[in-house]
Amino acid sequence: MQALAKAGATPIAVPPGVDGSCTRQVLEQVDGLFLPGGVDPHPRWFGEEVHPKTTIDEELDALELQAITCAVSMGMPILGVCRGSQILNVALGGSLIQHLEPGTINHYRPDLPLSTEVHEVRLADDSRLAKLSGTQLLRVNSLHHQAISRPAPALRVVAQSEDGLAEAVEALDPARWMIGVQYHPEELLNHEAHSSLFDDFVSACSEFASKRRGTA
Ligand SMILES: [Mn+2]
Repeated sequence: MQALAKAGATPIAVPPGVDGSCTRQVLEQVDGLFLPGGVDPHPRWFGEEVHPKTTIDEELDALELQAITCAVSMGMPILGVCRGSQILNVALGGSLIQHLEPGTINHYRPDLPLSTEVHEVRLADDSRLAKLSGTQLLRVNSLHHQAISRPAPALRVVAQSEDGLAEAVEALDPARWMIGVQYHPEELLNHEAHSSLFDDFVSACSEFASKRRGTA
């Protein structure tokens, strides 16, 4: 909420438990959809059984899946962080790794403050994320035990860690502002490469708002 406000937005939180028609009504009043971090999406959405280490909130899934479908149909900008990136991928038909076994990098570091840059990610040079970050190499924090496995058909992986994990996705269609990041840029706002993600999202939201007003 603070990161969005700092970038010039007026964030409004929508708690789980509201019904579908209400989700659309809320989205008609706002200019962008931000999907925050949280527990794991139910694996039934990508055709798997629940892994013992997976933690689920079905009401949150229902709210976010509905909100994503609705925002995509409106052409509204979408930014997802951590779980937000994962649920975006799942909503659009992708799959997740339900539990990361310790690899060359330990991505799940609850012991470290989120201001700690744990590993590096390399961005695709033709990506929106690389353009707005002004760099192709980002130092990021890491607090995730799941990750994107198969990207959804409408998304492409635009950032990878040194051990080959997907750390960001964005819309294949360059006209669409839709980005999901696995790390937590909201905790790294003193780095311009990370604060610019929120700035660019809020700019895209206000562009979307003007376009919507123009065609209303
Ligand atoms: Mn990571």
